[in-house]
Amino acid sequence: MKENFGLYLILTDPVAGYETTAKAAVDCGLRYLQLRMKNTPRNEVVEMALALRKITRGSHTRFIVNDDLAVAIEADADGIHLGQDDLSVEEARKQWNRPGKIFGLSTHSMEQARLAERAEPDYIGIGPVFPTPTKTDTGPALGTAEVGRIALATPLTSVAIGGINAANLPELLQAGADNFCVVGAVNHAPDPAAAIRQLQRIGKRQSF
Ligand code: TZP
Ligand code: MG
Repeated sequence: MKENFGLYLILTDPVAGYETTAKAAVDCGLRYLQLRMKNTPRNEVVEMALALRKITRGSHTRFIVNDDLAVAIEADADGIHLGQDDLSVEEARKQWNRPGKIFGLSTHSMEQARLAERAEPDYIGIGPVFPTPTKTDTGPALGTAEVGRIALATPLTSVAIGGINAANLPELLQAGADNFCVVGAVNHAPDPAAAIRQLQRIGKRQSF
């Protein structure tokens, strides 16, 4: 069954601070919150993961850790998000064999989305939709039409990502995207709750 939850938020260097932004995500009822701290000493990532676990525990918000399965396990996160070059979904499921844990996988083309079906992740990311300064090692921007085509073709729950903001979100949803993920549009906002609510309003108006 494809899930429709709208906004998926990744936390990376939020200007309002990690904990304030995480609380805003929980207060706004977001379904997914991911911690993505690159190039950070492991102990700091674990410390933050534990803090975010506390904030999200018992809420509607599922807490996902990017890349590092050991951190996800140590923090008792709800899931892990893996890239094409990370541990495979199959291997991660073997190493973290706990009921209900969520395994997400990034994809960057129709072919990768099709191949992902075999690994049965709980959701796939599709992107980048637009060029983005947030992730420098991405492939070319896919554009809204291609992302919509992949989202409509895959039987998996999907989340579009890359350069999405309030201005271009309507076009993306119109093209067929199910759910959408942002970093900059919320992390760069001094009032993250307001930024989240704006994206939620647009998401509801366009697609649900
Ligand atoms: N994967 C593909 S694009 C991207 C990731 C993690 C970064 C998205 O960040 P932003 O700021 O929403 O463009
Ligand atoms: Mg990764």
